[in-house]
Amino acid sequence: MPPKTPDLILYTFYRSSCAARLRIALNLKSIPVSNNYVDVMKGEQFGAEYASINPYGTVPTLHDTSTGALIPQSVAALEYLEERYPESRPLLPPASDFAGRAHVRTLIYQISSDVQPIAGTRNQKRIEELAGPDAAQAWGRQVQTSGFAAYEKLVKEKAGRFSYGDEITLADVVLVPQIYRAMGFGVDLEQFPTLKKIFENMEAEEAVQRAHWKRQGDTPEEFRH
Ligand SMILES: N[C@@H](CCC(=O)N[C@@H](CS)C(=O)NCC(=O)O)C(=O)O
Repeated sequence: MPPKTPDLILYTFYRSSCAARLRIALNLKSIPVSNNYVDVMKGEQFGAEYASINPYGTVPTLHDTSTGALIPQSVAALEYLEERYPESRPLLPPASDFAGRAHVRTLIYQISSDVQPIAGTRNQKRIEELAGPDAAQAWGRQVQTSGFAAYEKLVKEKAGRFSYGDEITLADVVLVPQIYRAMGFGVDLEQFPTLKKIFENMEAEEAVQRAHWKRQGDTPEEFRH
C-alpha cells in the first residue's frame, strides 16, 4: 500500500509539462506527494538552494525521503515510481512483454527526448533572443508538429483507447502535457487522429483532470478553473 503520509516531495511548477508527467502518474497510482513550488517564470530554478538538488535548473525533481532518492529527471522519476511501488497501478506493460515495454519507451523518448527539450522554454527563450518572437513561435510549432507526426506513425498499429492497447501507460502520461503545450503553439490535433483520440480518452480520466496546469496549488488566480 502507498504510505499515508507523503514520503515523496515533488518540486514542481504548474506550467511545467515535465512536472505534469509526474502529477498524472502519481494521481493514477494514488501515491500521495507533498509539493514544493519552484517558480520558473521568476527564475527560482536557478537559485542556489534548488541548484543543489537539480544542477541543470529544471523542474521537476522527485525526492523520496524514505529512500533518499533524489531524481532530477522526470522519466527516471516515472520509472522509479514503477519500481518503488510495484503494487500500485502499473504504467508499463508487464516485464514479460519485452517488445511492448520497448515500444512504450520508444514513445516516451519520442516526446521526452525528440520534442520537449527542443521546443522547451529554455530553447524558446534563446531562439527568441537570437531571431525574434515569430521565429521562436514558428520553431516551437514545427518541432512539435513533426514530433507528433512521427508519434502518430509509431503508435497507429498498436494503439487502442491509449497509445499501447487499452491500458494507460507512461507513453500516454508523457504525451498529454506535451499536447497542452503544443496547443499553445497553435498545433492542430486534427492532423493526428490517433493522438487526438488518445488525448480525449486521457482527458476523461479524473487523475488527468486533477493534474491539469490550471488546477495546481501554484496556478495563478487568473488561469484557474
Ligand atoms: N529532461 C528534463 C527536462 C526538464 C525541463 O526541461 N523542465 C522545464 C519545464 S517542462 C524547465 O524546468 N524549464 C525551465 C528552464 O529550462 O529554465 C526532465 O524530463 O525532467
